[in-house]
Amino acid sequence: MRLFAAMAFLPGGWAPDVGLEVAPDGTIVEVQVGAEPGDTEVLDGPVLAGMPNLHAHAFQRAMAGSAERRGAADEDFWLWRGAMYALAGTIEPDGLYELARGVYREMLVAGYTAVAEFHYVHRDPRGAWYADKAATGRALIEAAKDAGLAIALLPALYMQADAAGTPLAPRQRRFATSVDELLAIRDALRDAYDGDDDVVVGTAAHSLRAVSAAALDALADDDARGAPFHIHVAEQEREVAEVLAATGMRPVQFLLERHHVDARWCLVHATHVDDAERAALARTGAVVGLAPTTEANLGDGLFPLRAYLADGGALGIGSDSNVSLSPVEELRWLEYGQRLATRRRVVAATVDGESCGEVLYARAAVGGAQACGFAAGALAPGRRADLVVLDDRHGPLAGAPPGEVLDRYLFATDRAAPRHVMVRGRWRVRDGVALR
Ligand code: NGQ
Ligand code: ZN
Repeated sequence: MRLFAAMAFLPGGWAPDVGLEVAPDGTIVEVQVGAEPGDTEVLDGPVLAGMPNLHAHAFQRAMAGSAERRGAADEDFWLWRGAMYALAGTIEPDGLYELARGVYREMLVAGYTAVAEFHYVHRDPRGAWYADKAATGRALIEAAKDAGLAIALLPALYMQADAAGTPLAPRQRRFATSVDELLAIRDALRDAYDGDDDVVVGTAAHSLRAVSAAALDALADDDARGAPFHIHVAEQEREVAEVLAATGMRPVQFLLERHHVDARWCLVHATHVDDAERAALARTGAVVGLAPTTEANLGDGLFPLRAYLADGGALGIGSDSNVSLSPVEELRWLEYGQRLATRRRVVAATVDGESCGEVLYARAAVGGAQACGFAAGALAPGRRADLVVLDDRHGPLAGAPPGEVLDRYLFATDRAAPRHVMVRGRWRVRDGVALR
């Protein structure tokens, strides 16, 4: 298949008259600048790589907007978590499939072309195993396949209630897993989806609160495939204090000292890092996973974005609790949080002349793809043809010079969504409508 775009965002920036040759398996095999439209499908708007969503808990969409009424004087993350546990206690595989399929379809329409599902509701509501230990994970993968986006399913290890090793509370019983059980789930899903180009099965540790140091040793290094490994790391200050008390180290410091943190790793909510942790993390090649709308919603705090980007650190975005399903909103709030805190503008662009929107979009797409384990995130040979076509017929994008397209898209567009979305060479959204 050959595609032609009058304007496409390539790794080096916007380019005119771009021809994309896509192999039958959906991989881009050639990118030609200055091509002729000729006998090809013409993409009718500015073209970008699709955005990977590197962190989501699909089921939490069912409570989005439902925990915003004051119930106690000290409303915080931990009280929200109690409401979330009540919801988690009710999910069954069939309902999870239906819910997740709808959520994933909305993500696709908003411009996400892959999702990493951080999955820890493993057991049935009473805390017993389903006959198929991988039942809930399978429901999520089927939901993504039926919605039409790629999925990295990350079964997450969950063993204890806090970093001191307190046993799980009754409301956490659905999450309970041993390392062996978790690897059995991973391997069952790998067998079931072997050879499926739209499914990656990695692993996760819920957090340094929920796993022991010994279990993390066993899990983090056990993957001959080198698939992604994710962990919630330092979202709340109380969490930092808890890990410090239990280990003598801050969470990111602990991971860097004890583990070979590398490009397989995604540190979700590396929010609370000191300068030394931040600088060291940027050198590892690991991806920092940020979820700006959820982190704002839950009152988490702000990651030191500018210094990390200036050091060349990798990052990506996630919709996490799914209060927003739009990559535009995540990237907008990633930048706006920094502007509000620092009272400066154009924070993510660290080099003179750089466009803030281009830096944010390009780095989140590349980092997100790495964290999901897909060769995607850029329009380049060897990468998947996961792409979006923006609508420049009216609104802020109409008549935009190339150098402003991404800034207008991220900062000046209400109800921003692409016109068309393609996943691995197949149209999944046309004129704003999901095709499945
Ligand atoms: C989660 N979500 O696992 O869904 C967490 C809350 C926890 C976010 N951190 C629970 N956004 O961290 O213990
Ligand atoms: Zn999360």
